[in-house]
Amino acid sequence: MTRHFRRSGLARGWLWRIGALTAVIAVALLALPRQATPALGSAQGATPPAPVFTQGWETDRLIVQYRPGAARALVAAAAGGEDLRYVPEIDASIVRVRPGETLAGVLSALRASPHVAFVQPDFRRRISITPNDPGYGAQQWGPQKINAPAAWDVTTGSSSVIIAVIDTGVAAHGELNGRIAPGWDFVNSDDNPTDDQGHGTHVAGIAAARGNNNEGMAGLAWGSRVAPYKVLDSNGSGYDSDVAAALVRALQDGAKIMNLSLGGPDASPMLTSAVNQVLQGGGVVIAAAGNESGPVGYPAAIPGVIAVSATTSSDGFASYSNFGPEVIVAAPGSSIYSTVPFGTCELCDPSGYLRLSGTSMATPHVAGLAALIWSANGGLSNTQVRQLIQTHVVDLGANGRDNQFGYGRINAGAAVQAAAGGGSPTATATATGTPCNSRYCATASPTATPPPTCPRGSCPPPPPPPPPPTSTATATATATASPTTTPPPTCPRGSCPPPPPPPPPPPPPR
Ligand SMILES: [Ca+2]
Ligand SMILES: [Ca+2]
Ligand SMILES: [Ca+2]
Repeated sequence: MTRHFRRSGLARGWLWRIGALTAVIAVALLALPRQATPALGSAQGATPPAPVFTQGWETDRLIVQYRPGAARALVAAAAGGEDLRYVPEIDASIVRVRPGETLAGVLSALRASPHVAFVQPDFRRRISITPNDPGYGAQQWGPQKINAPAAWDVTTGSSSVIIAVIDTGVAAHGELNGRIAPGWDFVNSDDNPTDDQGHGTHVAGIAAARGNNNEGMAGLAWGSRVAPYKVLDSNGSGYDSDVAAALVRALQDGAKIMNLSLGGPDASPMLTSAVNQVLQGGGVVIAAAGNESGPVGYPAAIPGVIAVSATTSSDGFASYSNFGPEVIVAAPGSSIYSTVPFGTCELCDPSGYLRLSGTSMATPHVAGLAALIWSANGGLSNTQVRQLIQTHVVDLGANGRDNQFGYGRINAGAAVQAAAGGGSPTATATATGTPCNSRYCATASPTATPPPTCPRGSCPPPPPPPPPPTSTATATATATASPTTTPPPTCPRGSCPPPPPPPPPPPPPR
């Protein structure tokens, strides 16, 4: 009996010691710094900074370990909290911050209490989204390569963030239902910018096709919307004047992200002026470097534009991609699976999907990323968005910035998480609560918006200075899949108006 008792007492003693040791280890593990969290276990007199949470990840609870004998409910209440319950698995209590109190205040008070051994925020966790779309994984490689799932943990896009797809138009497609904002058809002067070529629909899908809907594939920012501005015809070619007009129109309509999966070799003051107007209006312009294995074309080469080169699924430099000092970032461009029209057109397909390659395909990966960044933090400026895109990259090729990959291949997860955590909290309301002062608020009524009264050509063109006598640069779609080189008619449709000369604004720093 005595032995039993002794043994039992011995066992109890060991259990106590092991338990105490475990508690110490547990505290040590829990106190390991996570992100920028202050060392929570150490009540070191000096007041540690208030915890900073990634936007959307704020918590109203704390994990607390009391010292033996503490009256838990009273200690918590004195600090401004409410002791919810003890959790034996972690030998700690959950304290909820009372209404009217702040987490930082309760945390600080508990840390200062002699009855508290340890306290930390009760961080929130969520499942990581892996889209269930059948083409995701089986067909797509771009989103995975650029770490999009980590970005989707933060946001999948706000419907108030609009990507202007200045292209061949966008066709109706199940994967784009509810993702198409009103636009304009500059080629046919109507308010139905559908796609009679296929390129624009493919671009739109990469940027914003519905994800996680058990169908097809997943776009980058599937909660955001694309506004089609048709400036390229059924052959995939169009005019600088239309491209410039579309840029200005899209800005006026409220779009802040301009996707230009098109280009040509000639510099164009009109295009430069329109680009500058967008930049001064707070937008970003993202353009394809071009597919000639040569110098970067225009508008990509215009200062301030985010010029995008193309990579392969193995992070190689795509052989067709243009390169040069103007390249800002690289993005997936080769064999990209996305939506196309079902009907009859150059890039139509009965399945509704095609694999295409080109810097045209790389560009909407970056535009989609810009949409995710702005969705995560609506208070960011266009220069901040650009900085986030070009600083959160995977360096490829030669060390540091190089003429092929620019600053590197985009990393959506890193950029979006940085946007959510590091940006200024001012005006962060994006999806809700933002007063709607843009044309895109009327989502379902593309006809309710006033179309330009002037027919083609006579519309007061943007801002541009009279273009010099450089060859009338026609912008041709840069998808390698589309044979595009259609020599442009000199001045068809309408009058070819002389653009009024505005002062060309200074280009922003690159
Ligand atoms: Ca039309
Ligand atoms: Ca889908
Ligand atoms: Ca590099």
